[in-house]
Amino acid sequence: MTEIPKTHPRYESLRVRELLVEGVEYGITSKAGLIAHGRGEAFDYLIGEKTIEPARLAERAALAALFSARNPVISVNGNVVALVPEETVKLAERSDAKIEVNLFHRTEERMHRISSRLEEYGGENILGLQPDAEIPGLDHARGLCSEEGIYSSDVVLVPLEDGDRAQALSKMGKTVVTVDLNPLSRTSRTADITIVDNITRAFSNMRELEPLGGSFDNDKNLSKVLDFMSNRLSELSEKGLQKR
Ligand code: PTJ
Repeated sequence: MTEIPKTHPRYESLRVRELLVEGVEYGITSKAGLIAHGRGEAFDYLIGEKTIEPARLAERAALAALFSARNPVISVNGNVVALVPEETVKLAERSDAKIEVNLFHRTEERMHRISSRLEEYGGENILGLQPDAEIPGLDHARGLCSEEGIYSSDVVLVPLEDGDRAQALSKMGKTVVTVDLNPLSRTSRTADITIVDNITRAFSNMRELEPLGGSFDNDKNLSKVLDFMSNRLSELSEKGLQKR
């Protein structure tokens, strides 16, 4: 891993990039995952690279949904496991959820590497390696899943997900929770609870935050995110951008 000096003004962002580059080198993250991350980074700029109030609210609503589920499942891909392997395992422990590897660019080698990485952090009984069910409406490899995990789940947390799969899971009647920095993505608009936050902050917050039950209006919460972004841009534009 390239040594990033802690004094660098963009230290955190560069550190996270290095985790993904390392993920590609270890065969965990797909090359497309680097592009997906770049898109996320752009939206992170718009919220000031911090957890904003609507995100905190969604994180608490997500915890409540996971805690009250009959069969909660956290679905992970190559980006999630490169960025937050330990937090994923801790969140699964805290919410008594199963972890399932479910890849967009599925190869058996990546499935094994991702699963092993989670085991290094204490993950147990990682599902997905031996799929025995299919998500209806998706082409073969992308739809593969496990019967005891995603297929029979009632609440599924699918961070950094592709819109197609989120829609297919929603059509199956599941409560879909996502983490996606892009509030305009199809996944964000399809999910029942969308956390517009960097997964590095979201999963770490969810180790500590208290759940908040009751009704959650995802459309309204996404509107608050868009308002936050547009107000922030207006303020910056009025103040004038300071030269670095
Ligand atoms: O490992 P695989 O094969 O399953 O592939 C995973 C990727 C992420 C490549 C695949 O699911 C994909 O192409 O996803 P998309 O359609 O690019 O969507 C990913 C979404 O996650 C985008 O809307 C990004 O803005 C968002 N995103 C990227 N990085 C982060 C993020 N959201 C939160 N935190 C991030 N660090």
